[in-house]
Amino acid sequence: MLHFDNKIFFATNNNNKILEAQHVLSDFKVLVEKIDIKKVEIQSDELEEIVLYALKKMGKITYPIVVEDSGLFIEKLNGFPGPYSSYVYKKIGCNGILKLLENENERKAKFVSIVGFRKGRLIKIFRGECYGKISYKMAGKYGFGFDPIFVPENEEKTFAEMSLEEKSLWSHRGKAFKALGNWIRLHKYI
Ligand code: ITT
Repeated sequence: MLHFDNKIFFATNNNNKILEAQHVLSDFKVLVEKIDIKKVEIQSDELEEIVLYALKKMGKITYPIVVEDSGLFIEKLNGFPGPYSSYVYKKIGCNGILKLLENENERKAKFVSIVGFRKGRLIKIFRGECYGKISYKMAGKYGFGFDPIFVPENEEKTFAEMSLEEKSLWSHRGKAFKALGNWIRLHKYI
């Protein structure tokens, strides 16, 4: 039996996302639990579209659920890998991206996170962005994915050199989940 006074269920296979969401939402007294539920992921250039489709396709669920889709958008590569970040990471990793930007000094990039919340038929979308640049080499051991090559604006360190708490202050996911937390608090929604 699911119990959900102040709990939301996060449909993701990525445990790092769970940890980051738990950290941010703990400030709002909201608990986050991973849920293993079928998530349909369409291919689209729009993260919002991917999230909305996944939420709508989950059928009849009564408990509050969250889906998140995120990506790294590199300016010089016309926004690549963007919505294909997960696939690109698996195929070429951080080193592959560094190779694509070899001898390139224009290294601006942004991370985007789209968090979709659904309870019953109500759906809300929250967006978080983090501007920064791609470093010249990998650094740091924390986090996941492209964290070792992403340096947020006004920082010297990569995300992988930051603790989860520090990363969450600046990160795309930190901002999107904070927006969700504020909305839940305002509307007393769970
Ligand atoms: P779920 O779909 O199961 O939630 P996923 O890891 O496949 O997990 P996405 O489809 O949202 O998640 O893929 C986004 C990819 O973008 C992710 O696998 C990383 O490679 C990269 N990424 C997103 N946010 C990141 C972050 O905070 N730090 C580093 N890389 C990130």
